[in-house]
Amino acid sequence: MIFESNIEILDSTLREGEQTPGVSFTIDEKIAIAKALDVFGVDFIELGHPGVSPDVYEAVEVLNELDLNAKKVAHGRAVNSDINDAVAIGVPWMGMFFGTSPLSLKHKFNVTKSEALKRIESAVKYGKDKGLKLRFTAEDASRTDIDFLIQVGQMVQNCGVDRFSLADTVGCLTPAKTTELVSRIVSEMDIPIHVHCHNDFGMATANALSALEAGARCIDVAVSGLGERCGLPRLAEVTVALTELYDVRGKWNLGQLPQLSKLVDSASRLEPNANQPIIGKNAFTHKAGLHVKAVVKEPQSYEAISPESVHRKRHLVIDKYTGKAALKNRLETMGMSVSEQELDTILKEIKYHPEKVAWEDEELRRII
Ligand code: HCA
Ligand code: CU
Repeated sequence: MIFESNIEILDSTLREGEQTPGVSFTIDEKIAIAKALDVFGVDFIELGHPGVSPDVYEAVEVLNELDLNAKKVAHGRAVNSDINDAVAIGVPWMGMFFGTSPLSLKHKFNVTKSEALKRIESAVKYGKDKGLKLRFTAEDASRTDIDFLIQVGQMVQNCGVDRFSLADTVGCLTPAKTTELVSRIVSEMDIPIHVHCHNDFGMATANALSALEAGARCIDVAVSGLGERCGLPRLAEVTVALTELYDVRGKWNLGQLPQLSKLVDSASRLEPNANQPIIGKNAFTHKAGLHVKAVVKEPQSYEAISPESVHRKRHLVIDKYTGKAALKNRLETMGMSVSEQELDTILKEIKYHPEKVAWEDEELRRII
């Protein structure tokens, strides 16, 4: 489990995240999100694809003026107009993409492989001539013939591209397939490799971490996993997993995660998932009697990490699953002490009310 010490995170909340159905951020929301991402400590921030609409263009202009530590990236196609936008705005980096799979070549571009190579070559040369730092993404890389993918990668590398990114555009990789693909590409190329995973099978986070294990330098994420369809790996899961499970320490302000996700959830106007890892409402909530009893004694019994490490609090739910120890603990925190017999009676009452899923202190006082 060896990572390069210089692994990087690219946040795409403002670009791919705004491609989430139902989402359109205001420029002010984007400014607040970009600043918060910078405080958190991501390495790259994708500001948006200026060619999408006048407001995205303006947002990229405004965001590009912010004083951030993160590298700023404009997104765009391998066409001169998109490259000109990035240059006109003055964004230092451009993330340029072109679909390389047979499906993309045939249905998106109607070109042969050699025509595709020529198009890509002329676009990346144009971008480099204009002084851009370039990350070239092979869109749908995971469904691209490996020899052609290597040919594309080596060609863009020879043209001076700074980073080569593999997009698992429809999320069809598995961790093992990611390892195989990334190891091969890393061994065939010299420039750092990026990986952009999608969550269509719920494996985006696992695949992205496998990519890093296999030698990728950078992975793409979004706050709350926003993105087309089922989205990208979640920033919180990826960075906390890297910290806790892979021992990559001190790179990120993990305590900012609840605030950052609240900011993005309110701007996206989407309902947050209660069972989302790290930042979901239930992530540090315990319910069954046996669990609560153990957690009260030793939180690690049912917690992989402490809630405090990510500025969260532990919650213990009282409902029909509650046991004696959990109820006793709750009553004690309310400053009440009752006899064993009273405890039994109260518990019985609680268990006769399956419709009540979270007893509040006041309600407990009333039955007592
Ligand atoms: C897109 C597709 C993309 C591109 C990734 C990238 C993908 O929305 O344009 O350019 O890095 O998943 O392939 O997000
Ligand atoms: Cu994508």
